[in-house]
Amino acid sequence: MSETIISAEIVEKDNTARKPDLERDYASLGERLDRRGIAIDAVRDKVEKFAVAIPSWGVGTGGTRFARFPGAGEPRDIFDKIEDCAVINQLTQATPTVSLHIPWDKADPNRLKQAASRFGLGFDAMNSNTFSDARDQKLSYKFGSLSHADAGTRRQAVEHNLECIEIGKTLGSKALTVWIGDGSNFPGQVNFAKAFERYLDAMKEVYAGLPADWKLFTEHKMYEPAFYSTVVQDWGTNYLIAKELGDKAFCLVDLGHHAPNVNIEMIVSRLIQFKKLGGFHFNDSKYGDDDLDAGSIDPYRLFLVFNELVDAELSGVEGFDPAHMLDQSHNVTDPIESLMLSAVEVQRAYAQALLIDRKALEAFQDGNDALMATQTLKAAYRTDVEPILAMARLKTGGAIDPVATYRAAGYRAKVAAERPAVVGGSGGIV
Ligand SMILES: [Mn+2]
Repeated sequence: MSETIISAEIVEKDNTARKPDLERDYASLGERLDRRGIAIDAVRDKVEKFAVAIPSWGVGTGGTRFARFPGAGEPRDIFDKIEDCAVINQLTQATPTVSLHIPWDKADPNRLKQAASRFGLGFDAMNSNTFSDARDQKLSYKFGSLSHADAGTRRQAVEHNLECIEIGKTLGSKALTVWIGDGSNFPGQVNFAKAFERYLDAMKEVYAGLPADWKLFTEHKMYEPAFYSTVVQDWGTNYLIAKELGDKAFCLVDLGHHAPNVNIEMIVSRLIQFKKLGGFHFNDSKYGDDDLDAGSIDPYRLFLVFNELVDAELSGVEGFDPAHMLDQSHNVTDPIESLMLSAVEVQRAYAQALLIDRKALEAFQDGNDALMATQTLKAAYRTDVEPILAMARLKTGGAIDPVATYRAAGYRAKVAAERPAVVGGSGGIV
C-alpha cells in the first residue's frame, strides 16, 4: 500500500459531504445517456483507466521572460516535486507518473525511484535539456546544440541525451522526449539545410542508444527562443525526423507550439494515419506558447483533438498508444491546483469524445449533411460529464472535488512552513 500525503480523513470527510449529490447527478446523467444508447458505467471505466503524466517542472512557479514571482512552499528539489506530484495523483487519481527533466531533476536514480514508489508513482518520458547551459557545462548551447556548427558541441548534446536514457533505464521510463531551442534570430544566420542535416546526424546517434522497448519523441515548436527560424519548427519537419530515424521515433504534439488558428486536430489525424503520433504535451494558449492550463482557453479544441484520438482508439489503429503529458507554466495560480484541474480537463475531453455517436456522424459525413455532422460533435461536447469524472475519482480513492479537498487539507500552508523560499529556481517552459 503506497503512502498518501493528504490525510485519508480529510478526503473522506469532503467526499462524504458531496457524495449524495454526486450519486443523484450520476444517476440522472446515466438515465439521459441510456436514452442515447450509452452505458455510463462503461464510459466511467474508461475514464478511470485514463492517465496523464505530470511534468516535474510544472509544480514550481514558471514565470515568463520578464519576471518570476515565486509562490509559497515551492519545491526545493526533485524530492519535493515528487511529493507535490503525489498530492496531485492522490486527489485526482489521474496522474500516476512523473516526467523528469535532466539536469534540473538530476539525483541518484535509485533514490528517485524509491521516492516515487513510496507514493505509488512511476516515471513517464525523460526530457533532455540542451536549450540552456548547465552550471558545469564545457561548451555553450548559446548558438545551438544538436544542430550546432561545432562538432564538439553536438557531441556534448548527444552525450547528454544518452545520459538521459541511462538514467531513465534505472527509473523504468520507456521514452525520451527531445526538444531543442536551436534555430536563428536573423535571416542568413544559419544555413537551413546544413543545420537540419547536422541535427539529423546527431539524432541518429541518440536513436542508436535507445533500448529496444523505448520510444523517441521529438517535439516541434514554431518559434522561441529562436525568432526567425527554428530547426524543428512544425509537424511536417517533425514527421520527416521520425520517418528518417526509424520505427521507435514518433512526433510529440505540444498544443501551444503552433501558429494561432492552426488546425491541430487535423495534424493529430495525419500523424495517427501515418503511425507517427507519439504523444502530447497538453496545455492551452491564446497567442503563442502560453503554457496555460489545459482547456482554459479553448476547451472545444481539446475536445476535437480527443475526437481524433477516440476515433483511432475505437477503430483499433495498429500500434496506437500515444503518451499523455501536461506541459504548463503557472504564474498566477497554485501549480498543484492548476495541474489537478488540467488533468481533469484532459479527462473531460476524453469522456466527451467517448459520447460521440460515431455511426450517426459517419452517416452524416457520407450524406454531406454538414449541419448534422457538426451538431453530432456538439451534442457530445455539450454533455456535462462532470458526474462521470467525479465518480471515477471517488471509486478509485480520489477526491470528488480535488481543489476543495486540497484547500481543506491546508497542504500549501504546511509546505510553505517547511520549505524556505528559494531564490531563482529551476523552472522552465518547454
Ligand atoms: Mn512541451
